[in-house]
Amino acid sequence: MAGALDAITQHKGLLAWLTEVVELLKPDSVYTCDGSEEEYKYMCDLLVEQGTFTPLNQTLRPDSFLARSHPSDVARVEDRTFIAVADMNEAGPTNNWVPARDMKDKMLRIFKNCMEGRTMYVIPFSMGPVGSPFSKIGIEVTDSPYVVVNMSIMTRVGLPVLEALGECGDFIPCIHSIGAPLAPFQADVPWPCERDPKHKYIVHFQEEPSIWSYGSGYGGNALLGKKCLALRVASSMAKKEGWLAEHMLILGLTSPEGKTHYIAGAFPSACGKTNLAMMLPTLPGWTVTCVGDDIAWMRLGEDGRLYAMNPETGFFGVAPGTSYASNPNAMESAKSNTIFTNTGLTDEGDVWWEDMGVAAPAHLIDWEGNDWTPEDGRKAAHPNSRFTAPARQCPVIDPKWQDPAGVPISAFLFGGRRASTIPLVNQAFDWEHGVFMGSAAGSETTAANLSKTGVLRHDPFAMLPFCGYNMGDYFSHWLSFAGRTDAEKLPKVFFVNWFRKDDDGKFLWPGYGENSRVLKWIFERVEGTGEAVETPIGYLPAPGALDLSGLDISDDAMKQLLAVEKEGWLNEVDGLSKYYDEFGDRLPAELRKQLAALKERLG
Ligand code: O2Y
Ligand code: MN
Repeated sequence: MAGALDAITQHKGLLAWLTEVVELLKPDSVYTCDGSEEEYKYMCDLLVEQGTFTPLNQTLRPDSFLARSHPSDVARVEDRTFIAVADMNEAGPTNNWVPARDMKDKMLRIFKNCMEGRTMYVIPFSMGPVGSPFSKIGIEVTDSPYVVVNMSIMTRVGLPVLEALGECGDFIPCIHSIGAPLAPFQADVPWPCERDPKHKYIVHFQEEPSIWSYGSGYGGNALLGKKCLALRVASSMAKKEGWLAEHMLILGLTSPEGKTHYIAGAFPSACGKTNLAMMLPTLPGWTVTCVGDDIAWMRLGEDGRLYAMNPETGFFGVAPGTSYASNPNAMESAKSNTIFTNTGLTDEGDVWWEDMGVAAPAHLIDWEGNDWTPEDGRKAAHPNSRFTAPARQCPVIDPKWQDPAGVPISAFLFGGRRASTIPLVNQAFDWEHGVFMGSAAGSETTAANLSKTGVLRHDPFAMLPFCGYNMGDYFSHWLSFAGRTDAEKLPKVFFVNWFRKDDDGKFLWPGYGENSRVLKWIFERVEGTGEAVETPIGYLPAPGALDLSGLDISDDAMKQLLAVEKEGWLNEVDGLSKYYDEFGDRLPAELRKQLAALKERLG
């Protein structure tokens, strides 16, 4: 097993940074992760010993564990997430801006001695295949062994990364602390963290770049390779370097004839991205393979097409609602070697959550560690409870999911949760119109987002919480791709809405595997065979063009799903116009032009 870093790397910059970090954080000891299987097992044993992990029944859920977080530490904290740059206009109106210099001073004060009494783990990790020129290396230091094991599933960790870094390679410094130093002889708790929400900080110093995260041990706040590096920092690097770092799933869609097109899709949180990424099509002969369920890094290839790779190696999926009916491939992915966080624990030693497709047991231990029975009326699992599962365990993982060159993207999907107005599927006229569609994306809030339900939250490109720079400049960056390759080589762009409701509030479209019918039409549009009608909002499926064979859906429902309602769309135009005002002169003129053209077409 690894240990002292200077025995395994000659990288002077890394050694110097670690010396500084140790001086600041004052851990009792330092451990460098080698990424081996033995190390993973050792860390899991340690977490069991410390009371953070409960081992699950080895027969029912082999080599898997349950962690319960502190109730104050259950989700990403957007209001405590900051973009630290010198000029507030570089962060833009959608981010929490802080002046970089002041924030660095503050971080140096807050992090001082914060690892006393604890071990500091050094995690060398690669986002993307180790050694690929398109991958990025991060070094996360953390005082949380829970973070170490989750990072081991979600990213490529260890000695091969240090080897790829060599003696002078670039890395992104990532400093994470749970913010709970231990005094001598002080007893530890199963989930140490900073309990005061106002003392949590997730800070991105974009000009360096570096990431400093304090006070939370949960998910996107603490696994710094994911939302912090692969989206916020990477989006900013991508803008400078001419590529795209996006909050997108990547799937392969193969026709009965054996032809594959890859599709990347951006959907806000709570819109079923993981379900779509590995869906089981109901249409006979069609298959979906999964390249990734959350993040896509894309760049133009030498042939002028856009190639996408998934920088991650695992799924950090939301548990409630995941079942053999909604997502059999996620259930299979999480059958073993999986870390569950904040689900219920059955008396047999397995996990349980709401809408798992398994009857609620008569008794279990809930996510807060209390006895629970169905009669209690409380949730057994936290609504944001998660499974961390290796992507390699997904039965439909795409054969090219680790290809350093990525996969060529034929189509982009944008979407959101919209009860009215937005049709089931709608194709953009061209690239610029597609970028306009992406900028117009949004979702109505659900009970699961813990805010007022049914309110539209604009979420351009599903990047609202993740775009690490001025969103106006981000729109310009997307538009710039039209000038960098031939128009016909760029992916076709579609907007989808699986969540349209009728007047009684019932979903009009069955969703899940039936979404393959929409994907088939998209595939055919890419191939140039799918029939469409031109409407003011884009191309919609021509009558009969959507394959509805064997589906029990009324003509009236289909009519509503594919309607273009002038009044609703004029409201959209108004709402978007106001939203665009927020971006001031950083909004590209092209988007105002697209908005005016839409209004004109609506008549
Ligand atoms: O609450 C968290 O820390 C997880 S949020 C998350 C996890 C996996 C994939 N996507 C998301 C998201 O919020 O988009
Ligand atoms: Mn996500």
